[in-house]
Amino acid sequence: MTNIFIKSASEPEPTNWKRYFSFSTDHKVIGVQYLVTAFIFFLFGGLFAMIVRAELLTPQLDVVDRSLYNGLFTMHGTIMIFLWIFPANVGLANYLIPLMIGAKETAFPVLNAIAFWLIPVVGILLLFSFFLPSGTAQAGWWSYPPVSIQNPSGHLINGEFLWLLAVTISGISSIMGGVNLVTTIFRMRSPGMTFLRMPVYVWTTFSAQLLQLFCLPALTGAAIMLLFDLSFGTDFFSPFKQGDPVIYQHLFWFYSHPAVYVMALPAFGVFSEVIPAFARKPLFGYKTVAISSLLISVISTLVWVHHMFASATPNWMRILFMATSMLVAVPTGIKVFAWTATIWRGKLHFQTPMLFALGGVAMFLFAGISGVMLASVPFDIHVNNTYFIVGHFHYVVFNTVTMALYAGIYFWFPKITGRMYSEGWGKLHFWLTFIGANLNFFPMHPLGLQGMVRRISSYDPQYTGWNVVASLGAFLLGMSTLPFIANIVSSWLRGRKALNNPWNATGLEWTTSSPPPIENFEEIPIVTSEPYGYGESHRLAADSSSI
Ligand code: HEM
Ligand SMILES: [Cu+2]
Repeated sequence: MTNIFIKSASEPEPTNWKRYFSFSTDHKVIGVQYLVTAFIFFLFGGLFAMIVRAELLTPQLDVVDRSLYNGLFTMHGTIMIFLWIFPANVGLANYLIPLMIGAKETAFPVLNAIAFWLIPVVGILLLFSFFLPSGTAQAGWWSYPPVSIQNPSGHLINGEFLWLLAVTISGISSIMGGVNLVTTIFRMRSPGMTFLRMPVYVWTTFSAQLLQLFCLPALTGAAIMLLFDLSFGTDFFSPFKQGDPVIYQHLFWFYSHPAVYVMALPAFGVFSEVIPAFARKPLFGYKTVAISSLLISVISTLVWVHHMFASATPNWMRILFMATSMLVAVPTGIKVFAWTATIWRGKLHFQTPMLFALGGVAMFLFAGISGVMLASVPFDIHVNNTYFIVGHFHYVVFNTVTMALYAGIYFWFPKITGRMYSEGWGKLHFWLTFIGANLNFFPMHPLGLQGMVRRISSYDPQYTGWNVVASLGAFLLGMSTLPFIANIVSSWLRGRKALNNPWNATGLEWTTSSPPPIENFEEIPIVTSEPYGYGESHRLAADSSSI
């Protein structure tokens, strides 16, 4: 294996906390930097959601004014996607991928570090826009023209300008991160680690990052063009001149539908690692589950027009995209089936990571069913722009992906920090999150079916009941982060020392110390079998001396 590993002599020791504030090229440090930064932005995104839900507690407008309300839900959606889920997923992948494939580092450590340091820049640009005279962007996270290219304040530097700049920089960062992760998985696997021996988490990260490389340039390009329309007098998307706003919708969704899988695939990866470990059984149908990750990626590039069924889309196109959209249910269904079959007759252990994984899978099933409903053109047109949509996608982005991130953080916490978290606090966190999430997001479905449209700050009093339930659920969800933060901080500082492999899990990351040394392994492992050998006698890896 070629050794393209760079390590500067001044790199601080693995126990020194100061390295988390430095321009480190160690993938483990970068992984933690991403995770912590993303979590801080998650708190901002959550705070904005709390204000939105406080406004929606009563039918009248009473907490914020309408423009601020628009700004808050725009910032909430943007921050949650570009600054929480994306960077948290990339952070976990950064930490884990080299360990899982038996590598010392990622392929391009410096590129990796630059990609990370662009994230705080994106966050500062977005949050700074609250202080502009024009206020923040208010055109929603998808920023459709013509709304997004109006500039009522007349200032060159306005909220929408900063939003577009931030999305462009986030795109550049994600493309850099994608190049690094895809190359690492292609080029840096240890001897014996063939594609069909890679853990499913590696497969899902690979599939998700391929999507970033293939589709993200469409959004980044569209954001730059929109910036020119807004600020420099071009006319790509303006319906008032020669431009075509529907082209923007195509470019946006060509990326932003696959983006859903960039967020969800790593969650499927986490479920596939956690469930076998706590059911003490090999993952059912490993190869099919692994390869269906790639299938999901391929199909998800062919479905974007389902977001445009109501955008004067011709009928033949609607029918075509309805069919492709329903097709995604096949590879995702395979995965849900495999997790269920893995649990079947397993020796289940309900520690915190398993609770989050099982809760996440159950709620993903719900999201999948409402998703197939939405793929059907007549149904989608009926609920277009209502709270049903908001309910559906929060079951994906919160109840599935955020739950999976929590599962992953608890599962690998002992490896990352060398300490155990507190199980009692973890379980409390799970139950508050699970109950809060369902109270918060379930009512959005009946509300949408009854006709409550989204992105409104005041509503008809007939919708009050379910909105009160949703808002109380949201406040519970907000509170649920407190035991998490308390647990993570106190366990990191003072938790019980963790063994190398506290869960008796398979996987190369568990064969090295907790936390791993600077170059991950004392000796590069040689892989001799498929992953998930729970209950089987052969070993995953041998060291070179025993071959
Ligand atoms: C902390 C719990 C959360 C609560 C209480 C919450 C609540 C809400 C509410 C009330 C809206 C406004 C809906 C509308 O008026 O159309 C919204 C929109 C949105 N949320 Fe969340 N949400 C939460 C977590 C998340 C997460 C984790 C994501 C991850 C991606 C997310 C992504 C979005 C997006 C993309 C929008 C659409 C924004 C727009 O209309 O432009 N939310 N959320
Ligand atoms: Cu979609």
